[in-house]
Amino acid sequence: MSKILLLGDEAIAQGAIDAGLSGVFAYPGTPSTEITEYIQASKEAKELGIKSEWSTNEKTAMETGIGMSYAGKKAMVCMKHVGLNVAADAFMNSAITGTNGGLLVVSADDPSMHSSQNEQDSRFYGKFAMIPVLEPSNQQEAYDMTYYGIQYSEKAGTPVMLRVTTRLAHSRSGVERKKQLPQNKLHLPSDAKQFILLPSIARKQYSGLLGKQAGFETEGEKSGFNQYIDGEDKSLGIIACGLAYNYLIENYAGGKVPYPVLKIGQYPVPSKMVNKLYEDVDEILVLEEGAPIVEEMLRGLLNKGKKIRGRLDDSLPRAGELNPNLVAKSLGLPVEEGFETPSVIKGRPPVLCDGCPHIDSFEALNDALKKYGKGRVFSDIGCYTLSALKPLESIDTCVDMGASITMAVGAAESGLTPSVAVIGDSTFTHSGMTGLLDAVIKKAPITVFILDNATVGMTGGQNSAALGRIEDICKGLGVEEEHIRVVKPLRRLHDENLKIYEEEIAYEGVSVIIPRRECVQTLARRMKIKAAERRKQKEAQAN
Ligand SMILES: Cc1ncc(C[n+]2csc(CCOP(=O)(O)OP(=O)(O)O)c2C)c(N)n1
Ligand code: SF4
Repeated sequence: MSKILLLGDEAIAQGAIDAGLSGVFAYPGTPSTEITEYIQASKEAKELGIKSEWSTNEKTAMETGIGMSYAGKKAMVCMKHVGLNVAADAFMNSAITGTNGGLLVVSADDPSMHSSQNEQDSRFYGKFAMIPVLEPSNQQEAYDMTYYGIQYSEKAGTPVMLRVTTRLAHSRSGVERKKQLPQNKLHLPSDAKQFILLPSIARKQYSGLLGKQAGFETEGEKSGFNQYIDGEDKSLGIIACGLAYNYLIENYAGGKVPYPVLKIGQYPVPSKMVNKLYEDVDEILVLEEGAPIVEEMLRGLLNKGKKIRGRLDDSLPRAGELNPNLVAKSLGLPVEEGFETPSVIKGRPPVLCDGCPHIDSFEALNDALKKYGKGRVFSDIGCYTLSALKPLESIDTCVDMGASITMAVGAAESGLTPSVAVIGDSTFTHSGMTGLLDAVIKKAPITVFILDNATVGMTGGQNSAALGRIEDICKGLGVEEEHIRVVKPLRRLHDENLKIYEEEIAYEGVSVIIPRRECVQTLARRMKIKAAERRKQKEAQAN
């Protein structure tokens, strides 16, 4: 088959389609979003009837994937690394239930925190759950590992994790496709009790998972994703995990490394191969994107063996992304610095778009809170978090998705009144709703601003599960109807809106204000599509 040019994320999506996927379940988050978007836009996926609607959050996505696997079909669940924290309860337990149809969990990590609140390494979760983890070094492997991982999950009866990082997810390369496999027919698990995690059954299932561990390691040696590549110079041995292998070979002409290299693409760590390398060389350098997981394993607690170099001894920086130059430095090779950035090019901090509805919402909020003083606005994660920066400087916290309302409740319970929560429409349905129920039960004197721009703006304008449902949800959770106020955030309505803000902030109970105006980016996109459709219609009428 001929090669197609794909982003790492797209290669995963195509690999899943070709492996006989029946559904992808995901919540958007950089750098994972494009996996699901590719399947949503794929004509082939549509014809195959592959389900690909966004889920409300990562936990619901994970559970839907487990449900599809239970029904015997092949499923993929995708999220960014912090999304795995949200899905963790279901994810950890899916390792105990095991699978019926293949279940691949894709977690996309963001070392250097380009668009994230931390740089946690999902491989920890894979190890924690004791399931196989795959980590590609390039786009072709992203495709191959997805194709393999879905089938392996089904064969081994356990979920498999695919871990990628930002550079690989968001860069392109030629990818060769494999033969398309059929989807599974609906079939229930042969063990009718497998998915009932009552303690007596869970203990049996857990012991089954423990029993599979040695097999997982042997499979990693057979699959070809772990390779021992010999080299003549035994003064050093290199362990290169995932994308770091690519950075390593970029430093040598024709990719020929003079030292023995253990390329790791599948976990658990292949201990026999690691032992062989340790025996063969004088010292070991470990290259891994993210946390020094393998390096720590090699060092152990006593660290009395041969020298192990990596992120823990300053051969490489402890935090942030790797790149070919950092790898070159760790090997004592010359570094190609490139050109210096000319002084006319200034750094541009991210800002809200011109005309963004959030700007008007925050200008009125700043005015409404003037008399109370600073330090009482608990925000969430979305475009509106940019209001932390100049010129608005409106918010005081941003911790995790959903934390705004519950943090405001905690602060109000400590006596910080009024406390205000600011949350986007998508984040509200993702994980704000339960916090609002807490606020109602505790009768917390807080005002919650649900900024409804009718989309998931931050991640590129996906459909928001909250669309058309916010007032009903708030009412259903027990917020008094007269304290649910909808406003249109526009400069010309500033004074009118300010009055409503002031009234509700002064109210000593739970109130909700919904500033509602569409994101200008999605509005522009919608108008463009509409105009193109109108043009098409006119042309058809003219013919
Ligand atoms: C647990 C988790 N999942 C996903 C993300 C990625 N993410 C950041 S903000 C956001 C949603 C933003 O949408 P919304 O709340 O509607 O605000 P908007 O950006 O539209 O203003 C998402 C999906 C994240 N940071 N954390
Ligand atoms: S993408 Fe939309 S919500 Fe985000 S800053 Fe721009 S206009 Fe505002």
